[in-house]
Amino acid sequence: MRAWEAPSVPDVGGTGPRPVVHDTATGKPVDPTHGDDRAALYVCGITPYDATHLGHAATYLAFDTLGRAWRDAGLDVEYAQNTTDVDDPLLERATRDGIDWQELAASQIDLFRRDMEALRILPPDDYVAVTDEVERIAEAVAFLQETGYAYSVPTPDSAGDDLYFDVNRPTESWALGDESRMDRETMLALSADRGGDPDRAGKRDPLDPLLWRAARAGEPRWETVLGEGRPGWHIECSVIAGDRLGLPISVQGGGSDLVFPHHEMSAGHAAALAHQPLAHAYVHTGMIAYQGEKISKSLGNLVTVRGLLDDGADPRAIRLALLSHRYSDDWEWFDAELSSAIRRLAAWDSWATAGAGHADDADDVIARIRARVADDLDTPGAVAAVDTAVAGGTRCTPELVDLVDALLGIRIA
Ligand code: 5CA
Ligand code: ZN
Repeated sequence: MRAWEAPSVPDVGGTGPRPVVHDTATGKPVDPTHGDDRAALYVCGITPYDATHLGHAATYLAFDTLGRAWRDAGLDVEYAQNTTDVDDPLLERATRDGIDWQELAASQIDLFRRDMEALRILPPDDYVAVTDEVERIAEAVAFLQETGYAYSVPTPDSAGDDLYFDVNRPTESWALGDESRMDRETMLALSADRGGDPDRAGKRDPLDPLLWRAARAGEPRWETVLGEGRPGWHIECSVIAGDRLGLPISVQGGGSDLVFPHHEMSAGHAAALAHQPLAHAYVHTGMIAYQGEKISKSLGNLVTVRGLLDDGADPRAIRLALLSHRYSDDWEWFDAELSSAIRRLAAWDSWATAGAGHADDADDVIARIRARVADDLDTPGAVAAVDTAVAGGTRCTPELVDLVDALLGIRIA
């Protein structure tokens, strides 16, 4: 599927350090490329049923920063992202609003593309709609069935059986809890909360996730090797990441609400399919709140990129406001975030136009920004380095402007 227009990224002299990121699975900072010259990134895409909110924007911006830091370190980056364009929440929203689910998905994907473009987020090389991959996913599930990792649960109200993943069948490269480092009680609670069905009768383990849903009356369906139905959630990301990037990938990314069950189970499926870990590192962004609650489509406390842009916000200021927080922190958006970013940007812009100060220090500032970004994407540290240069009389050289553009995605002038 078409992604979106790529922003220009200036070529900057020299190279930055290799980025180190925090891996949820080990709890440690790691170089997820294992020293390779190639970095493979998979980031979980949107479920397209409501406009891009600031939580989504912050998450994609964090991985955009990682992509920029890898490029700056001289690595080849391959990036794939899915869009979950068929799933229960999308279908429920379409039914609630009395619209066609495919039209809803198409319009929201379009809006997402425009928002990502406005924020100058690097597009994935491969932007993959789940509805285009159903046959491939079904083949993978059929393979899991043949190898004993998938089992059927009788489903009286449908033509065929639903298929579930057996979390207790051992694989060499994954065991339940490996990636999320959670205990069973926490996993049960989160599973119930985040799309799982621990109470479904007939499962071997309440935590076993759905791999394939047999067709029900009135639901979208595809005719596949498994009969008519549609895929479960976690398997889509394992199959798309493996097919498009090859396993193990460097980083599996997304918000911290995906640690369990989504990334845990995706890793389990990948291990059962390919006898490989899914990723060298699992990297998670914090949750952004607004009015005291995590921003979420279901809660309705949305601050959308589109809404801010329609109110006349400079997209660079939205970007700078988000970069001023650590990607891994949970934090709350206040309207003052934007006004403070606007002020900061105005100071940076007039610094760049003034051209005054000592040019000698510019190289130190460049090195400082590079070091901060490479250190687990410390963008607040990088922003502070620019602030210090602005306040301290460093001259804003063309190289510095390009470096800020290349790493932070903000063109100052
Ligand atoms: N389609 C699935 C992933 S396969 C999905 O989670 N879609 S989503 O639209 O719900 O979320 C898209 C991305 O935004 C995910 O990485 C999710 O973790 C992240 N996200 C959602 N809400 C927030 C929030 N409030 N703050 C930060 N990131 C968020
Ligand atoms: Zn995913």
